[in-house]
Amino acid sequence: MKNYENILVTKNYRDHAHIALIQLNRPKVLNALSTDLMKDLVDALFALEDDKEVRVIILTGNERAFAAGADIGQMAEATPIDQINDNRFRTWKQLPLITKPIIAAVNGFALGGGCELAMSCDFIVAGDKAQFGQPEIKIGTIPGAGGTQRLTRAIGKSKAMLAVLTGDMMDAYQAERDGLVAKVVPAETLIQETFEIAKTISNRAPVAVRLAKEAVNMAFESSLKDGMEYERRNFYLTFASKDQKEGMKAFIEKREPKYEGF
Ligand code: CO8
Repeated sequence: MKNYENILVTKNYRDHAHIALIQLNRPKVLNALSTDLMKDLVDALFALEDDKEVRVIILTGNERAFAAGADIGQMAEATPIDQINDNRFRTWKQLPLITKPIIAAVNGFALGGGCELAMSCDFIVAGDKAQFGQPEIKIGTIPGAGGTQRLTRAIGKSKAMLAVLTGDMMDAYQAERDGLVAKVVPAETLIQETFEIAKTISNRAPVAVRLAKEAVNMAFESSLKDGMEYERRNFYLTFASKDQKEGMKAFIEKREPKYEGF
């Protein structure tokens, strides 16, 4: 794995061959998401996507911040044409192409683009001191990487509207109650607990995990009828995998399954 300027990547995290950890690493600016950071992140994600050993990716920041948003310094004087030419959304658009589960482990601030990045992951585990929000309105702009769309789908129109129009933050428990966060854990054990969840997922049949992820995501892209049809087809497809045979055989034989990923 190559070295990056703005992120740290650990493969074989805690000696677990199937788990990789990416840490956003611009602590002086609370991990503000510069264009270069996003390029590093997407490059690393695709390298892990191509790595046959890796099954689950954890994305995290540090105790103070997951990420406090897009880099305001980089944007403050930008014109719309600068924004277009910078083409920063090219990186964001590539995030949904990762087929492996990405878990956001959030301590501290997840604001603006930081909240949007966390929401671009498959689910969020939050430390109990985490703070989420879309504060763009406070600096005269609006969310640009999914804050009005993903947050609305996650917590509903009324609560999303409140968050986006006031720019106020919500704490981890509020975020969990509203459905933005899957689980809140003590801040000190965030990585350990996320690692345990990642281990569980990495022990499941990888093809089924991929098809399940695709099917859940389809719920956001389709009508219920089309989504149900998509799910059913992915369900049929699992029966083409050896791992499905192994999983059901192991259940009948009352032993742990051994999945190989095909
Ligand atoms: N960009 C650049 N620098 C930042 C950012 C940021 N988003 N957030 C914090 N910093 C810097 C501060 O300037 C400060 O630097 P310095 O020490 O040199 O003065 C350092 O990080 C520490 O920050 P604070 O001193 O402000 O720390 P506090 O604990 O007092 O406050 C806050 C923490 C509340 C998080 C505060 O820093 C803050 O409000 N930050 C800005 C949050 C924000 O408005 N985010 C939204 C940005 S816009 C956005 O995300 C649009 C997304 C569009 C799509 C994405 C396209 C790429």
